[in-house]
Amino acid sequence: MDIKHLLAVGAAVIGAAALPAFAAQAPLMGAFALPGVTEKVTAELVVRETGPLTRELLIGFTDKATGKPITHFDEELTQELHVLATDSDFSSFVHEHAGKLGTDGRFKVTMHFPKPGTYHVYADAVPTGLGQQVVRFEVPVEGAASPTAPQPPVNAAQGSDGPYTVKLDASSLQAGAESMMTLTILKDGKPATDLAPFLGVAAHAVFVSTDDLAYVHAHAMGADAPKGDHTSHAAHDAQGAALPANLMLHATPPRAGRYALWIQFKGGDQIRTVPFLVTVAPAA
Ligand SMILES: [Cu+2]
Repeated sequence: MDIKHLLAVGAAVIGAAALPAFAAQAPLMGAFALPGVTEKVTAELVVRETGPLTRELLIGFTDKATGKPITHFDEELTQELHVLATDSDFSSFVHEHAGKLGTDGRFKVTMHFPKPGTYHVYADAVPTGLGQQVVRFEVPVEGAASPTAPQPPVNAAQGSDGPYTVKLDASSLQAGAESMMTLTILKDGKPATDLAPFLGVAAHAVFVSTDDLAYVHAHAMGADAPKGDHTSHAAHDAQGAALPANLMLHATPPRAGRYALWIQFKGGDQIRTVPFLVTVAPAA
């Protein structure tokens, strides 16, 4: 960390002390959260309360090898920084994006949390030249409980959001191996015909281990697409063309055990999120 950066952090802390109405907490240090990948960055997060259950997060990454702030990021799924959060019983799921890195070297993202709690917040980015890195922060969020607070996910073969139902077959998930899940998206009981790309792909799957909070982000493609299309399918999912309702998704869960899983897709003009609880079998 260079002196300028230290001074900036110091000034932020002093400023916060002088202005309690806009109190910013001391920076939170993240924990690396991508099993099987070399930890090449550290990251810190400053939380600012901007409304009831709404927080502005400032996230900065530092290159572990050089100690310098990271200023260049590759776009992954159309974004430089994906921020995903769930609370301690995995009942909530929030997925936001930060836009471009700010001139202060930090990403700024506004999160609305559905209920009070301690959130596991994952910052998922690809610093240029370093590959995907994911850092987890523990962020306490205080506020009034909402009467419609979401419930923890249950172990079921299907779940729904509004008129959409997702049928999931996760039975072949296996620790440490690329495994395939299949899913079918129904609308009012029939295969959906109004699915559109969300961040460049047909569906996103985010897994969080309920044991050790390991994180996996995978995405789906049409079940009839050849596997070789997997890396370049964003270009094929042209706006306007309806996506197939039968999807398959490859993921490599790091360990056996239970994972909360959220499937996100765009149906009509709305982002839909369907939670699951899945069990990953031990390596064969
Ligand atoms: Cu994202």
